[in-house]
Amino acid sequence: MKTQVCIIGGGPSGLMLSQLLHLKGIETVVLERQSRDYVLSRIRAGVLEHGFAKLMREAQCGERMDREGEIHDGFYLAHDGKMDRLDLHKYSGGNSVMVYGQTELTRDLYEARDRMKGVVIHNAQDVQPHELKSAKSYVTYRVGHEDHRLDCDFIIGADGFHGVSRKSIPADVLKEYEKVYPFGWLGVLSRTKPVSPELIYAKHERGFALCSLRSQILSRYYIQVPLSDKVEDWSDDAFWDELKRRLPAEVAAQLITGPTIEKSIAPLRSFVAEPMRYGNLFLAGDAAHIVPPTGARGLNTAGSDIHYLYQAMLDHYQKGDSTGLDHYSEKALARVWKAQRFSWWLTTLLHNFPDTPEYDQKLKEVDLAYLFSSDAAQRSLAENYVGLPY
Ligand code: RFL
Ligand code: PHB
Repeated sequence: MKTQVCIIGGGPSGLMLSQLLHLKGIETVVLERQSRDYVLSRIRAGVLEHGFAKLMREAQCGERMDREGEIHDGFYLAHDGKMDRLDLHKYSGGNSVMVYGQTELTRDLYEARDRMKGVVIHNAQDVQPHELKSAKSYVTYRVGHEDHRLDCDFIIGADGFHGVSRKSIPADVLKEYEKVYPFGWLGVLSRTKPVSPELIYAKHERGFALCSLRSQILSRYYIQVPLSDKVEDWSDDAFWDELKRRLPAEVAAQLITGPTIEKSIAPLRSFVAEPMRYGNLFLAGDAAHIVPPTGARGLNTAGSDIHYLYQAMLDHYQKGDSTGLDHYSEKALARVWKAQRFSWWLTTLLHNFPDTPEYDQKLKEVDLAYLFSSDAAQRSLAENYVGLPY
């Protein structure tokens, strides 16, 4: 089999690129290791920056998002028993974010791929890119007992943090930067009315908490937990009790609890792999970089990678101009590192780190006090949260 662009990974990055390229007449094949049901059972991101929402519309997948997603003009930061509101609209020059679940967005992308008869091969095992530095690049994989070979011009590694693509770049070429945090997030989904119409990020001496939502009848809550904790250690009642302790009293009093429909623990990590291109292989999204979820940057940064790659591929195929492809890694990484800085800063500010010296503790307190006393500081937070320009 032969195609122009082989995309490894059928998560949001891979599907979005496949959809955008197909709309411009560029052929793609997506190879996904899991079944579609499995991919659609993962509960992940909830906050989309306006640039990502725009990309969804450009991919002709924005209809349901615009109908069912919620525009949020601000969020709350709870600390020291009180709530401060960050006015995103005011401080970002009229921008906002869209609250729409990654699961729904991925479903929309799959449906669009089906409508266009896009090729997405599920349960593709042992996917392996070959000949990355030659003009004859190809990918091998197996479905059931059958081995396959796919010849292509380019290979896109959109296969997430644990994928095969990044590992195909020789170790003496790839430089990895990593920071692992000494805690995780325990997240639950519950069919209850959200405690607040806008997100609440809470800093508390017992640890960070986040009140988020998927809709006005579906809530998503997170609490910081030690890495040693297991999901089984946390009954629903224990989760709700701990969440309430970390929220201001008047918010806790409003919290509606109920049975959880999903409960999982995600470790927190910052990670960047450089370069994002090796020969005909281009990395995009979580395959190249990870952020802790505090700043809601992960999927959004994958979106900017896809935007740059899409534009570069168009220039290559439509104008014979490969400058965009040649500068992809450099351009994508410049924005990736800004998202890394922002996510690290917000994570450090809002979480409890074991054995934090008192001096550092004081600095965090003054950082928060400064934030809500300074228009410039709020502008900086708002412009990062709604998404820096592509
Ligand atoms: P994905 O979603 O991991 O998809 C990669 C796909 O590749 C497949 N795959 C392979 N396929 C073939 N062969 C192989 N060898 C393969 N290995 C893997 C996988 O099965 C999978 O289907 O990466 P992608 O597409 O780059 O998307 C990235 C996002 O999923 C991620 O950045 C976000 O979910 C991060 N994130 C958030 N980002 C935001 O922008 N806003 C948020 O509000 C937000 N909240 C979150 C988050 C991530 C979280 N977790 C669980 C880490 C909240 C949480 C709790
Ligand atoms: C979510 O709703 O899952 C979510 C929202 C904001 C974040 C992280 C996760 O910063």
